[in-house]
Amino acid sequence: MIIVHHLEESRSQRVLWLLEELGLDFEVKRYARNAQTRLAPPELKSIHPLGKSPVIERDGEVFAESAAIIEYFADTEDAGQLAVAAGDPARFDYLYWLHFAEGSAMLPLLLKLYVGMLGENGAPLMQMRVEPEIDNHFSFINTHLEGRDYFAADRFTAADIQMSFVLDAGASRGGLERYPNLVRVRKLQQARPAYQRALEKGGPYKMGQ
Ligand SMILES: N[C@@H](CCC(=O)N[C@@H](CS)C(=O)NCC(=O)O)C(=O)O
Repeated sequence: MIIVHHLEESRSQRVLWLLEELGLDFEVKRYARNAQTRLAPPELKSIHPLGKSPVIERDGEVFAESAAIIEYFADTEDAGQLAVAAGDPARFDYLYWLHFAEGSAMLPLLLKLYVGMLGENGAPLMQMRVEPEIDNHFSFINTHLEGRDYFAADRFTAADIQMSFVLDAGASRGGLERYPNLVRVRKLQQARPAYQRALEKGGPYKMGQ
């Protein structure tokens, strides 16, 4: 049995979605964020030393880091239907978007959150580097999605699931509406039955609005 240690309003939502798309049985243990710091509760450190989410367990084995979890389960479950196999011409594009999410796109979005905490003191950094870098990434994604409903291989893959949190973070931190293809693809993602089932299992997810 798979146990998902699910932190509210987090990247873990996309792991619930993945497991629903794969049709796997799983149990969800929900964790609330600290109301002041928004950090995860300390008990998550008893599952994995970093104390972050997503982290999942299966038969005593622990899996952390969302791109690694998603790539691993997409490869090994459901006959790899959500993956793009080695040797397929779309394989690199698939891996690119699977890793672009955490490797590139999330950094300026996280900086927006943290630099925003500095208020006026952070305003120059926000204007000179953070906002332009978000625009750089989102414009690039918007161009890539022109005429496409999926990130890679002209079909729904695990890369779409991994990229979904980037779109959610963009929506919740403001500005996504300036990129019509991101808005359009996000709506298509949210309409999937497995996405909706994952929402029911994870509990309230304001970032998905
Ligand atoms: N790159 C990691 C990031 C994990 C991460 O930072 N998760 C956040 C939730 S979105 C978290 O656990 N934050 C709470 C904390 O740091 O205490 C991944 O994609 O799995």
